[in-house]
Parts: sequence; structure tokens; C-alpha cells
Amino acid sequence: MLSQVVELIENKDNFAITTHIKPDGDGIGSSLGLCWLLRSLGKNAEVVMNGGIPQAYSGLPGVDQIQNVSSVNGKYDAVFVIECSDLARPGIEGLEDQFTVNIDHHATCEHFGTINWIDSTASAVGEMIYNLCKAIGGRITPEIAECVYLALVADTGSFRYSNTSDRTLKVASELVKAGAKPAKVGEAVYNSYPWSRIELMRQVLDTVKRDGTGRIAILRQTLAMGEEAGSVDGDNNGFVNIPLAAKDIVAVIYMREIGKDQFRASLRSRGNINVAKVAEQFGGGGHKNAAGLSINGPWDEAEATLITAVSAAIDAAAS
Ligand SMILES: [Mn+2]
Repeated sequence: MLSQVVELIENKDNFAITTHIKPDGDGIGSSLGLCWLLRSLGKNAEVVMNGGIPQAYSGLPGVDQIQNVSSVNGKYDAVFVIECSDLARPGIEGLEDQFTVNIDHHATCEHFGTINWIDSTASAVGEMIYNLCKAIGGRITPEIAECVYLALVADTGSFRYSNTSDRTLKVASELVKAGAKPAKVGEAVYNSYPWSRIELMRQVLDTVKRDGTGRIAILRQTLAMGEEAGSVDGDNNGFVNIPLAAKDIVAVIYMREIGKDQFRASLRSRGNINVAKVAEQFGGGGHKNAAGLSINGPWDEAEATLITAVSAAIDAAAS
């Protein structure tokens, strides 16, 4: 919990921070925000990650100092693990031998850390980093503000999703006051993709269809599409949300082929329709309105299975 995290930071000096591979805005923004906070308190801190950082985040302060590693050794007092469902998510060896601090806002998260601070009421881990800064008596520097603001923007869909609370907006306001530039962050997140994203979008949208009831939209992304578009990781970010622009669509199933008869599915829903529960049925997880899972099968069969499960969630929400 928060008080344990505060105590740890006050009593120790050498920290590493990591997040899941293929980090999203909350993962990268919260990691860097925490790193700047620790440094502002006079601590040694570095962000360690396995793999590349999406282009949208390349302008964040501190990105150029992130260390690309596949393992960690024993030189840290503690390693903060940001927004990870389990200790395997960062893709870094040796974490199990470290003193780890699990910081997450997903209720489905495993309590794998030596310290676990989980706040499922937070819109983003970024909001928790802000709370930590306040709890420890730190100052919100311009660097912390920019990184944490990006985390909030990413996880709330620019303050449009249902996880946006008055508290989220209040934190955002404080971050802007401290130096975050909303227009700069918005440009970076939404308008800095390579052309391959547009090519991939054209192909994926060509597959869009609805279930028999007209409530669920289904999208497909084949391996060949990504190859043809020359797409890079992150090019399909947000595609799953596109059909929700239609008034009658209450849920979306986005199936991405990752191998022969192997798929990664992203689910989205409106209002009370709980797709996290659907994802959990298949060993996945997430939030009520945004979840993900892995599924095998012939494509049509797997898709039919998911449509049935999502339909049941829609009916459950209506009753
Ligand atoms: Mn998050």
C-alpha cells in the first residue's frame, strides 16, 4: 500500500523502474514520472525496459536515458514494476530475486510484489504517481508533470472514458499548472504515427462487420496485413475503438492473428457491459470496458465463441 511505498523511498537510495513490454502511454509515462520524482528527492533511479519504445513517446523527458535490458542484477534496493499483471510481463530476467514494488490500477493484477500498491479506483497508474508525489511531500517538476499527464491522457482516451473522475481532472489541472502542455502531448499521442498506420487501418476497416443483432462490431487483423502495410508495433493502437463511433454498437471484438490459428483479442464495451469478465473466462483480463485475451482455433470458430460470450455480457448488463 501507499504508506509502505513512501517508507521504502524515504529509507532507500537506489531504485530501478520497469513496465510491461510494448509499453502504452500509462506504462511509459508513469515509469518516467516516477523516475523523475525519485531523482527530485535525491535518489538514484533509472528506467529499465526490454524492447523498443513507441514513436509517440519519444519526446518525453528522460526517454533517451531508458536502458534496454533483458535482465537485472542485485545492485538495486528495490525495483518498481509498473502496470504489470504478473512478474513475467516486463520480459526481464532476475526480477524474482529483487525487492519488487508492484504498482497497478488493474483489479485483476497478481500480488507478486514484495510490496503491492493496487488502486483500482485510479484512472491510470499516472494518477497514483501523482498521489505518491503528494504523499511524500515532493514537488511536481515540469518533467514529472509532462510524463504523468501523458499517462492520464493515454488511459482515459483524453478524458473521455468512464474512468475519468473529478479527481482525474483535478490531477490533470495540477499537472498543467506544473508545466504539462496538453497540445504538445496530444500531437505526440494522436498525430505522430507513420504512414503504415493509415495503410493498416484501411485494411483492417475493410473487414468490419456486425453480429446478427447489430450490437457487436468485429474487426480482423491478419499477419499478412501488417506485413503488407510495413506496420510497426503500435500502429493498430485504438483501432478497436473505431466502431464505437456508431450509435448502435455497444461492444467491439478486435481479433489479431499472431500465428497459425492463434489470436489476440481486444474487447471494448459501453456502460455496464463488463468485458473484463468475458476476458477472464479465457484467461485474460482488463477493465470493465476494455479487456484482452488470447484464443486459439480456426478463425471463424474462435470469433463465434467470442461473439457468444460478449452477447451474454450484453444481456447480463441489460437485465
Ligand atoms: Mn494503465
